[in-house]
Amino acid sequence: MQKELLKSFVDMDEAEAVRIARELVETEGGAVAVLDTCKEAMEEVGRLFEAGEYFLSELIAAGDMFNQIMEFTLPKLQGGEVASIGTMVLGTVLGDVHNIGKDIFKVMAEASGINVIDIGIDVPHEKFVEAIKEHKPEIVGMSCLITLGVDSMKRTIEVIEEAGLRDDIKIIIGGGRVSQAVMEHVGADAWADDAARGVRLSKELLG
Ligand code: B12
Repeated sequence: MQKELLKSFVDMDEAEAVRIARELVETEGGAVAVLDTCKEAMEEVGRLFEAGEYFLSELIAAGDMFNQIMEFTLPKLQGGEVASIGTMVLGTVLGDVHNIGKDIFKVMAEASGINVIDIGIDVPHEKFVEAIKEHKPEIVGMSCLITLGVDSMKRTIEVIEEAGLRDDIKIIIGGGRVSQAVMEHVGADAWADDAARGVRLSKELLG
């Protein structure tokens, strides 16, 4: 079923992709399988876009399709009441409007007991600072999918430092544009390009 989902997603057959995802999500481990398959499909759509075979309209359609599938898939990952192990302020950095990976990471982090304050996409540096002052998180999470976002992360961390808040928090960066080198360049404490690793590292940062 995952192969069919992958194919219909990449072929932009929305009705079929949503139908298969609805069926798959009801099976054992189905929610994770749906999200993994859709992520793989997104990578292929991105590759086709880069190769000039797909255009912005396909990127938009793929984003809409994934958001639609997430609506009935993410609730399956939400566990019952879990004891809170800490607070995280999470946002996609200034200049970047990609929300999907952030939203998946958020639900998985919440399921593991992290109280996530989601401050949205295309988040101005100062909004991170305000949220840190207001919610006093132990961790700040930044999502970044475009190259331009790397400078945004660096600047956001500088602004957090200038506000005298850097020593109080740990910072984890995530999304398609992050790596060990990017982490060192922007001055973050951890990085993850998949949500499960991100949750594991966040828990480590919480001690
Ligand atoms: C869908 C999509 C869009 C949609 C987004 C819809 C939406 N609502 O989010 C739209 C159409 C808006 C879009 C726009 C653009 N896009 Co776009 N887009 C994509 C695409 C195909 C999929 C992204 C996605 O959702 N992936 C699926 C999720 C699940 O994966 P993920 O984000 O990596 O998240 C996982 C992990 O990284 C992690 N994670 C994510 N965030 C965080 C945060 C933390 C703290 C942690 C710990 C973990 C974590 O957990 C997630 C689950 O495992 C990618 C291709 C790709 N390979 O990524 C291109 C891509 C990101 N886009 C790209 C580009 C160029 C653009 C545009 C500039 C196009 C244009 N000409 O206008 C604009 C930029 C708009 C902007 N200012 O942000 C490029 C970026 C290249 C680059 N190096 O900069 C890519 C890579 C495509 C490509 N190969 O060229 N895009």
